[in-house]
Amino acid sequence: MTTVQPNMEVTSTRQKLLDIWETAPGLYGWLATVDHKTIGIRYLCTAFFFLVIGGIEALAMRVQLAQPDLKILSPDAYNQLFSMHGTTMMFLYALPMLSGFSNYLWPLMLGSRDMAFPRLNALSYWVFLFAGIFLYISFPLGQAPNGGWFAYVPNTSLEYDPGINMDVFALGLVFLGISTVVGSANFIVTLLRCRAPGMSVNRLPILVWGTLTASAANLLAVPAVSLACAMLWLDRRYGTHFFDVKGGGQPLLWQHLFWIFGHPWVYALVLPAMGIVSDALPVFCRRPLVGYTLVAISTVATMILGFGVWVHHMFATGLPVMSLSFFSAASFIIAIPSAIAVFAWIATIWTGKLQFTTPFLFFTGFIMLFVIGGVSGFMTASVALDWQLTDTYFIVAHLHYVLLGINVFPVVGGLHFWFPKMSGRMMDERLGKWTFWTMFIGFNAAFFPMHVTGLMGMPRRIYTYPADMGVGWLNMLSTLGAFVFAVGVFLFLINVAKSLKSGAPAGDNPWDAPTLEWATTSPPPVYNFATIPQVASRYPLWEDRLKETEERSIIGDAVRDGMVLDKGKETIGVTPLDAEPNVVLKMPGDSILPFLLSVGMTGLFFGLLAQVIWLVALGAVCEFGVLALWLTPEPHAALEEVEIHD
Ligand code: HEM
Ligand SMILES: [Cu+2]
Repeated sequence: MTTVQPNMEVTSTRQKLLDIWETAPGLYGWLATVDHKTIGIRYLCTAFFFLVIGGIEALAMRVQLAQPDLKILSPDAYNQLFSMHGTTMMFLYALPMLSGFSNYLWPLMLGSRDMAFPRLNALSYWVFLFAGIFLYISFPLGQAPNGGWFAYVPNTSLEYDPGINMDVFALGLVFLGISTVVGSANFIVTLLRCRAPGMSVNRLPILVWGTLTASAANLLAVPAVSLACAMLWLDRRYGTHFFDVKGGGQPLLWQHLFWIFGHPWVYALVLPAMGIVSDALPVFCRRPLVGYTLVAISTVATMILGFGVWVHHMFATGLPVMSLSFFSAASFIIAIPSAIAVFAWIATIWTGKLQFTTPFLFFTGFIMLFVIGGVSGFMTASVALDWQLTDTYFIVAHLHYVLLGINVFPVVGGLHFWFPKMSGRMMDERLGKWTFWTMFIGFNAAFFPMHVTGLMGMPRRIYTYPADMGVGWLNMLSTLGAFVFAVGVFLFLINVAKSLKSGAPAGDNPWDAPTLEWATTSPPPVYNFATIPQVASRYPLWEDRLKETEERSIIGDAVRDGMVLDKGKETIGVTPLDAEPNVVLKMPGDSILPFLLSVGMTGLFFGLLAQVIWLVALGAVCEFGVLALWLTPEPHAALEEVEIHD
């Protein structure tokens, strides 16, 4: 052969990359895949499934609360429902949902071919799935966790809660914590090493900042709750006295350990979601985000401050006044970085050319809810007010404005926004707008009245209330609102199903967005980019329009100029700050081991729960076996680094 046509060269390079990266067909491939896009979509679907389950539990509670003195649910069933609802939403929906976005998007946004540790990535998904199933296993038996999502002792000690309910909770959270920690470590290393050349830290999308910050926090926070849960389980089953006053233990220790974890966790549930808004909202304002650097810094600052405010959940526990004042002040200060982000979004909208698409509606709706939730949070940061409001429906209103407002609305907006990239098809705009308005009106009707019922003195976590409290009609309004919200979620699912089947083809970049994930096809090929992109600015696809620099990013199938890396499963490794390429990273192939490791772990935890020694032993042996195989070096795989010579 003498000369090769350029386009033929591109086609054959693509074919070669496909052969290297493609997952095997059939069940084995399905269980063994380590592709971050598949794992990301699995995370999104599983987390959404848990949102629906948690939502159904919420509707059951709302039916019980619709009128005074109803007897539809027993007090015991109500306890299990609100505990499972809180636990599901906090642990099985909110964070995994955001992990799903980041898993899918990070390598595409960063211009890489996968996460740093693809097998760990698969492991974190499987462990999440099995831990979720574990947490639900006792639900059909009427033995589900029943001590609230923060499981305060001594309520949850064996003495007052003798079933297996709280053992499921304690072991389930330790189990799930493994997934969170593994996933967080993976995000951090991915950020440090797996980016396109030129993707320096000042060019990262804000979603990346959000997930990075949340991951770092999780690494520090999750061990506190895993430890607390292990201690609770030991207290319950082996008679230790960590939290037992009679044995010299300290119930308040639980609250400290839980909230040292819990408050940062709440920020981990919102910072990546705020990142979604910071990245996607400007696309519909046709301009870059105002104040990128300030928003990035405030993301990190929120988290650092977030570690210093846990005692605001314990104002009513009789701590010394000095410490109350400190934590109260810190809780006021933490509002500052959030306010900066809000100003940045408002300024972006103010100075932009607006396009009123469905994602835009979700993001602006979110800003309104964020402000309301922020104000009610600011109110409870004051010790005097908190003493009045704690354990009332005012707190239920606040926490839902924060969690649903800052998590669910950006998430659903983000799903509308990236659906075309993931599926290759557009979602229906008309149905999308209906979805938004139904959810928005339903949400406010459900939760705004709770501020009032709370101020009127309705306590939280009660299964019913007397008619003479005068909160009956407000509760009815909340219940109706909750059902309207549920209809909105249902409309969203219909839209997804319909659009998957017959949505208009999306093309590479249907919203004309600026970041790298829109440079490749929709859906992207397994290897993401045939040529590793070279990034010259924060908005690679808007460079010609913004004209900020002379330099241009190099993206596309410029096979001869760029790095193709088709000698094996490879991607480029860069220096942490400036993203100078310095190594070729050899990526591991698909493997069933992560799945097997999670299966062994599941056996181990069930053994612990049922206190069946042989099952524990079997699980442990299985774990060691799989780990030994996992750690056996393969000749051409693992993260063997090869120096670049150019
Ligand atoms: C349609 C949507 C929702 C409705 C109608 C709803 C309703 C409720 C109700 C009735 C309670 C029990 C209040 C009590 O008795 O004290 C509750 C508690 C709670 N909800 Fe929701 N909720 C919804 C969505 C969410 C979401 C999306 C999250 C988190 C991301 C969430 C997090 C929580 C938490 C943490 C609790 C406290 C549980 C506890 O006291 O241990 N909820 N919700
Ligand atoms: Cu807090």
